[in-house]
Amino acid sequence: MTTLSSLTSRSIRSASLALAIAAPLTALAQTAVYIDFSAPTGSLATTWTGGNWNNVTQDIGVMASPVSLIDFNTGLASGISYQITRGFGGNNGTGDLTNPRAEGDPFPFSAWRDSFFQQGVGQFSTIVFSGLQPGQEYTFTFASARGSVSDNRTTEFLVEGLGSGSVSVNSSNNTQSVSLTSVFSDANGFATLTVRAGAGNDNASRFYYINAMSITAIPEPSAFAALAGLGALGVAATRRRRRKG
Ligand SMILES: [Ca+2]
Repeated sequence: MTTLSSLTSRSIRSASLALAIAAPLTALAQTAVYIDFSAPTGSLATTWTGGNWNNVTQDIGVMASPVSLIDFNTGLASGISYQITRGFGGNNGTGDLTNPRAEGDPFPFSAWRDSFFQQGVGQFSTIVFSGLQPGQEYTFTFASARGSVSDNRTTEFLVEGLGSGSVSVNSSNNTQSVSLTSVFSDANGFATLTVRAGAGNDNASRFYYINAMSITAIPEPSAFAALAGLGALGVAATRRRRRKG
């Protein structure tokens, strides 16, 4: 027979369990920033990406100070900032103009269609990201495309934080973004992105492009373990109640 006191204690147990599960779920809403490189003025300024995207409004040159980025999930300050410390050469509105994007690609057409570019043998551009969490694993994903060309315009994205890693893609008519996984900032929360012509780029001017990018924090394995543990607890509690009933 169900008594008032058993109902109350069961309700409290359920509420406690719900709260315990809700806390790690909130923690799993990981930081993510998305950036569309286009142009702050002119026709390309009409191709900015809506939602919680960061549209680069500082243009291609060296920036005097960092600019903060909003979080893709919340629209609030992400704590991450970017600063171009070695500039690009111009804006290009003829990224790959094919639509729709490659299946499953995380970036929309508005982000893909325009880019920052640079040219010149030995050239490179750098963007410093700050405010990253030391010890937090991130994935950096890049869109790089130039439509209506047939030569090899491979662009390399090198990220230097705690360690370093790079990923390359031939930007000519490219429709698929590329990712660099297991990225960690240095001890002070900094990671430097270098963009440059990559191996195989046979264009005489060594053009390279960055159309869009994202930085997403990867949930720690411990968060998943905590969730799995709580799930098991919930199942056990349900079984106990069934046996009692
Ligand atoms: Ca873009």
